[in-house]
Amino acid sequence: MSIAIIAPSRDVTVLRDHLRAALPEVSVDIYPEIATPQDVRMAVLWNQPPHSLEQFPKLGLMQSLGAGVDHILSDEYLRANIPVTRVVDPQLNIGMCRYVTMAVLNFHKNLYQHLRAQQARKWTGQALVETPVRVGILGMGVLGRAVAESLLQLEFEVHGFSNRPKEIPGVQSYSAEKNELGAFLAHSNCLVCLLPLTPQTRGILNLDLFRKMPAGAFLINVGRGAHLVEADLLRALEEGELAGACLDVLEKEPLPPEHPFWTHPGIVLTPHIASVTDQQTAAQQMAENYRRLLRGGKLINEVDRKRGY
Ligand code: NDP
Ligand code: OXD
Repeated sequence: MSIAIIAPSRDVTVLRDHLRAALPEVSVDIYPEIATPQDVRMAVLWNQPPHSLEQFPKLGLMQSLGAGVDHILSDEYLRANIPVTRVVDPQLNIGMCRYVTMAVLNFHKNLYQHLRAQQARKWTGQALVETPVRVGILGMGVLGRAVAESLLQLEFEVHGFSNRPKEIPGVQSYSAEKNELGAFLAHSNCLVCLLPLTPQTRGILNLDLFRKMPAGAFLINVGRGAHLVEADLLRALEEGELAGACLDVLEKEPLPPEHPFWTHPGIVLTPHIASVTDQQTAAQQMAENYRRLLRGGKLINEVDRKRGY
C-alpha cells in the first residue's frame, strides 16, 4: 500500500519525509515518480494535472495539501465516491491571522499613502493619521473565525458573513440563509474574503458588491483569485468605490508579466503566501487519515463534496 503526493508546483520533500517517518511501513512517492501506482490508497494533492489520478485503481482518499479543496473538486476526471479531506491546522490559522492583520493595519494606518509621500519626500504631518476601520469577513469558517478573534484583540469592529447564521462573541454576524449580504456590506469598509471557491462564490467580488460598501473601502482577498472579477476591481478603483486592494490570490498564478495589477498604484500583491501549510504538522494529520482509511474509521476534516467545502 502506498501514498502519492501530486503537487507539481511545490517542493514537498519535507512532507514526504515526515509521512515516511510517521508511516515507516508505507511507501510515499512524489509524482511523477510513483513506483507502484496500483498500490496507491491515498493521494495528497495540490493542482493535480488532469488524468493524473486515473492511474490509481485502489485510490480511497484524496487529501488536499492545503485548506482549500477547489483545486481537487474542479478536476473533471474525479471519481464520485472517493472522500476528500483538507488541512485544518493551528499553524495555518496563525499565518492567516498575521497576514490579514498586517493588511488591515496598513489600510488603517494609511501606510500606502505614507510610502508614496516618502517617495515624494513629502512630510504630511498629521494630515493622515488613521482611517476608521470596520472589518467585514466573508467566510466565517476555521480561518475567518480565527482572523475575527485576532482583530477583536486589536479592538477593531468586526462583521462576519457565512452561509448559516453564527454566534461568535464580539462579532456582528450575518448569513446568506437570512439574505443579509447587503446589510453586511453596508457595515464593512475593509472587506476580507476568506470564502472557499465554489460555484456559488465564484465572481462574488464584483462591481455590484463593491457598490454596496461605503465608498473608499479596502479589499483584502486571501480566498481564491476566481472570487474576484478583475475588470470590476480596476473599475471600482477608478471610480473610488474602493480605495485599494491587497491581493494574495489571483485568477492566474503566477500572474502574467503584462497584467495591469503589477503596476496599479492602488493594488498590493503577494504570491499566495498569506498562510502556507506547515508540512511537518500537516503530515501528522495526513498520516492519521491514512490509518483511518485503512481501518475504516471516521476521517479528519472531510469536506462535503456536494457543498464544495
Ligand atoms: P471553511 O470551510 O472552514 O470555511 C468556509 C466559510 O465560508 C464558512 O463559514 C462557510 O459558511 C462560508 N461559505 C461558504 N460558501 C458560502 C456562501 N456561498 N456564502 C456565504 N458563506 C459561505 O474554510 P477555511 O476557513 O478553512 O478556508 C477558507 C478558504 O481560505 C479556503 O477555501 C482557501 O480558498 C482559502 N485559503 C487561502 C490561503 C492563502 O494562503 N491565501 C491559505 C488557506 C486557505 P458556513 O460556516 O455557514 O458553512
Ligand atoms: C490553502 C491555500 O488552501 O494555501 O491552504 O490556499
